[in-house]
Amino acid sequence: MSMNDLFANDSGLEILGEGITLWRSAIDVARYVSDIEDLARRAPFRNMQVPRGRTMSVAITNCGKLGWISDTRGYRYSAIDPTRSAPWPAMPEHWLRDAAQAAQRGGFAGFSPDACLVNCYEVGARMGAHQDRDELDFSQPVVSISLGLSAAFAFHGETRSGTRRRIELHSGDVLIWGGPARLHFHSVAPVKAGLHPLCGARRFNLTFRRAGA
Ligand code: MD6
Ligand code: FE
Repeated sequence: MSMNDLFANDSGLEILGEGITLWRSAIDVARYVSDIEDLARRAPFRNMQVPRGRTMSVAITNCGKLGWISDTRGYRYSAIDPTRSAPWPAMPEHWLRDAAQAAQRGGFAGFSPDACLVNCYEVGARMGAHQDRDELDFSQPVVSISLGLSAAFAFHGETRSGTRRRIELHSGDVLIWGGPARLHFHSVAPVKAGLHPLCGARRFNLTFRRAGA
């Protein structure tokens, strides 16, 4: 399927590929932005090191029982925030509800995330091609919410160097990603300059996962 073939069904969902569903303008952006500001006061965004020693251009924090972390030892989930030596803040109840509802609409009933990774992109920040594979159960989807500045997200498919299919993600969009696409490579191009009324010169991305058992 080419990107021109994506279609919208009567419920407003766009099926982008097997296991990948896009739900445009699905959430209350202002409420999420205020929750992210609260979260960042408690567990601040930080630029983590990757195993090869470089520092990520994207700043991250987490909420929920488990949080995704990276350092020179590798990538993993941890119940403890290493910079605060304390558990991650709880996931807001409405985040959980929205993520479960989105997953259901994308064909994944019963999704109960125990981790929410929150990415903060300043202008120019990017995310190289990667797979999300630090979770235990790949039958569970990832639900992704975008806020603030738009970004060019790309699907690469089964290999890092696969043909890229780009999709512009805008504030309020929800992407549900699982099934045969669960381990597909994907990336985010450098965020372009701009000003969003609620987020300023930033993009936030939330990814809800079932990381543990
Ligand atoms: C981002 N998102 O949009 C990064 N991963 O900032 C991801 O890496 C991602 O959006 C898995 C599923 C959906 C995603
Ligand atoms: Fe990812």
